[in-house]
Amino acid sequence: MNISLSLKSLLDSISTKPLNESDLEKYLEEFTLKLVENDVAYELARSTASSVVKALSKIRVSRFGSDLRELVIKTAKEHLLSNIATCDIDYMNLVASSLSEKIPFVQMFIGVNGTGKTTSIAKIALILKKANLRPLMVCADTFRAGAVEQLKLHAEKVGVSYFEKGYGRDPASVAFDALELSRRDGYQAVLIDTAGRFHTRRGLMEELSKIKRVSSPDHTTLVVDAMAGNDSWEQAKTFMELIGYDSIILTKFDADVKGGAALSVSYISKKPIIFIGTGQGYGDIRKFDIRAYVEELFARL
Ligand SMILES: Nc1nc2c(ncn2[C@@H]2O[C@H](COP(=O)(O)OP(=O)(O)O)[C@@H](O)[C@H]2O)c(=O)[nH]1
Ligand SMILES: [Mg+2]
Repeated sequence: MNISLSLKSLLDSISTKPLNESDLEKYLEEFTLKLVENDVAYELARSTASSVVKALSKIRVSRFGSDLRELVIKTAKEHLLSNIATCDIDYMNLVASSLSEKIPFVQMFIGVNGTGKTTSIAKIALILKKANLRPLMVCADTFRAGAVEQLKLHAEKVGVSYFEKGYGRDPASVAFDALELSRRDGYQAVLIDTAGRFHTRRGLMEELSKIKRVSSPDHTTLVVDAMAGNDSWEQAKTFMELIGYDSIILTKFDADVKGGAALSVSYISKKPIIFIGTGQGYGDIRKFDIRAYVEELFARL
């Protein structure tokens, strides 16, 4: 059940009966669990539920009535909005302002395998191409079988250039060469795809740090799968601690997502979600307004 539906059922049950002190405790637990079930990070779920209960405790139990529902919604909404990153980045403005200072705009993409990194890079390359810029897709995963061919296939399908040096080379040196080529050949945006074998975390993080050092990206984006549930929280946290990033792309938002992952990753990272992926097609990418998303979430309750 998605976040909106499960909160609605919870609200329906509490707003139809009078509450006492012990109900409030039970309610706190239930509210927390509902949020967690829907992929909201535990810390954020717990603190949101606490703020709701605090607000409820302040008003006299006998006065609980039709206002209760509104109070819960208002309190939870305000708490969420004040704890997540709500700053808004317009991607094309970001690129344009970077390009006004230096060419090319370099963007590095990081994230676990299978989250949709390569697909998202192709989607973004297409956006840039449509804006009359020349993007270069770079394969800095020189280990995983198929990584090079996949990037190449996506680049060919969207009709943009790509750069690869096959397998076995140091990924940082591939990124370095790509930057040299882009300066020589006048590419305006260099999109660096990286490896995501999370199980060899240590080696991966060293590899990514080196790529970052060598290519000094203007912008680094973490790609997270909205279906990953609690893992999305873990990924947003780990990559922030070990590499750092400026924004997030949340993929697979088209599928039957519970919805809480968007809140979790925004809360943990305090970074904006610049895009959501809404399908496997190259046009399936949308801007994401988290404020509007939270409003919408609660408007349906
Ligand atoms: N439904 C859906 N599938 C996606 C989305 N983004 C990527 N995928 C699919 O997820 C799978 C893994 O994507 P890929 O780009 O290869 O992931 P990577 O390993 O991180 O590079 C592919 O089958 C993609 O088509 C999305 O927004 N929605
Ligand atoms: Mg890939």
